[in-house]
Amino acid sequence: MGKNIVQKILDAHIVEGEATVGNEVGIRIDQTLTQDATGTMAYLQFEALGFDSVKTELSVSYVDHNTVQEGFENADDHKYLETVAKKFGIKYSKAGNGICHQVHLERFGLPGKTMLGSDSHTPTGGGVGMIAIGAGGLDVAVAMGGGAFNLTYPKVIKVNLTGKLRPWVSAKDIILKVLEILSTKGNVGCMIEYGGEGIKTLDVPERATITNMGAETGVTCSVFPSDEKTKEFLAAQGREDGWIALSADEDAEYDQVIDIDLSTIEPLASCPHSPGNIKTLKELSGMPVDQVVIGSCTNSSYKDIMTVAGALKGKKVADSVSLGVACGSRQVLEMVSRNGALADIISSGARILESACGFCIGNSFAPKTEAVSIRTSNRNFFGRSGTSSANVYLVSPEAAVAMALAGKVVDPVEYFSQENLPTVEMPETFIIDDSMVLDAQGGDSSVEILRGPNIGDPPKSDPLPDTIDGVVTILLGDKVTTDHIMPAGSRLKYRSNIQKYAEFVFERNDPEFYKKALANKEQGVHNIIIGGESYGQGSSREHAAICPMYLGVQMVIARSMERIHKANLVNFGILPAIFENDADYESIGLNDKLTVSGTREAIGDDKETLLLTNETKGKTITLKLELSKRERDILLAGGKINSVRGS
Ligand code: MIC
Ligand code: SF4
Repeated sequence: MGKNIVQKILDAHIVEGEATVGNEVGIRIDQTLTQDATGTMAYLQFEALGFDSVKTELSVSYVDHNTVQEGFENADDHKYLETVAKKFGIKYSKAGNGICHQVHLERFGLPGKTMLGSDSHTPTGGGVGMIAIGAGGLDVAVAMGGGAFNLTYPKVIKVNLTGKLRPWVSAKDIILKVLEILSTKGNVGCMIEYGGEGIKTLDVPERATITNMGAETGVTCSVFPSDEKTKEFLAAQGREDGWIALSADEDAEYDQVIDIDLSTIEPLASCPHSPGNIKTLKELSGMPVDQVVIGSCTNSSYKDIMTVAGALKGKKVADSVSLGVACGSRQVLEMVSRNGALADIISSGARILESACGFCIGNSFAPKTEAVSIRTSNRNFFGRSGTSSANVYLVSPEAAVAMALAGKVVDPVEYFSQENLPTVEMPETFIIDDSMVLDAQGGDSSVEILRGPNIGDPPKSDPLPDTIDGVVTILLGDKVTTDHIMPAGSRLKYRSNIQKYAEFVFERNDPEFYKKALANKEQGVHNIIIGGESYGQGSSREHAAICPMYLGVQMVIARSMERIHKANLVNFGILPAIFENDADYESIGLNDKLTVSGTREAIGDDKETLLLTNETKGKTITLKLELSKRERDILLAGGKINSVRGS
């Protein structure tokens, strides 16, 4: 039987385990990326693990998230990252060079390679034919040190694209369509592979928009073939040498096939407060708009920004709208500056934002109270914009610019139908200037690592206790994201200071959580979190495990759990468990006293279930342990640092 692309790349990288769907395998990682908000912790852990240099083909450390620099903390983190990179042989992309995923696609991504990144949108690299996976910083630290990355050998979903998009419908609408079909839950353990004649109509940055936001479905990653379009893109970036052809065999098999005729796709939007809450723009049309923001790692490529500039040329943004535009990289910004398109954007009344995450992570450009904010980014979780009462809609750049001009929700196909605006072609060559990527070339052991006063030691976790004697400190519903667990935005500057950052755990769900959890910890009572379906959706931030661990959370019980967050819980010694009988979720109340005995034996003996006694309700229920042998060993050791150090 022939192989699909996912199998071809994975099988060439397997170093442990058997390539059978559902089985845990270890793969060799060729490239890593980190960003500053997760990177400081990742490198502190890299140091704690005692590695002396990186063993990958390429590792890049980006600064793109915390660039607001209100106070000294961010800049201190940047200096720490710069000196670590110099010492250990990591490339360092300075603040201002752009968003990690956009820059990596432009300058470093290569077909057929594996990449692990400490950011959930690492799958952007799938646009150029990589298996690119998001993970917690500790997993990336281990991969940088030459260790394997463990994952479930995936089911592969083929998305078969036919036809061609209509003008003013774009790649973002394709991934929103995929999200409408697959939703944001139930896809753990799968990868998406794109194919069909329709892919020939999509350039690499458009493919990358699709693989980027594939993260919102919960799949491990998404990948496109490497074809003539890939070759053209790499050639335009001066990197044609790295091109290889990559396609599925004729007789390759898939676990599921989804057919999408591109010509039938309507302009779509993710409505508040989930990327999977999809409606057509026609359904929403007429709603007044307060803010429009174009950018983020999903939609800030040269083509995106040129399309926006073309639509704005000679026109003015509606009086009621505040429009922000952020190019994804310095390359894009420089190109649109030199060709004059930036001037068209400026003269329309747009505000030019830094080439960074900025508004998307909620550390700037927060909308007004109860605003309707239209964004081209990939997440509209409750409160993420920085304004809890705002309603954020995620759309394509084409739709966003139409709404900035109209001042209300419009369908861009109808709005621009009377205009004959030029279509944007990919440039034959991009402006190439890597001078903001400092190249450590093998590292230098004499470099002194600089640590500002806000940078603490990575916290330690304890071996799993045999009896968990705890209380339900928080009771949550479905689709709780890591943005709920560990808010970012204005709190981001504490990423390197766990003690301080822990004060904000669940602050939007229960502002008292921190105090309650700490008080329980001080009395020797374990904190237990109860979650609904798809617990831990969203980002890769391992702080959503580290800070709860610091507050004495010993166990999370949910109806189902997302991949990266579950791995992070295990890495920091928190036991993840699933209700065997879904209805038992309803039987648990806030503050219930729960006891689980014999955890070490159950985990060590490979048992698939555990009994939990709800002392308050006088009821015993069964929990499932969906854990591999490796994860069990990590939990018994009290987390991955202990487990790697001990081995
Ligand atoms: C995000 O988009 O949520 C982030 C911020 O990029 C996170 C990483 C982080 O929290 O630092 C992610 O996607 O993993
Ligand atoms: Fe940055 Fe937003 Fe992309 Fe996360 S999703 S990497 S915050 S631009």
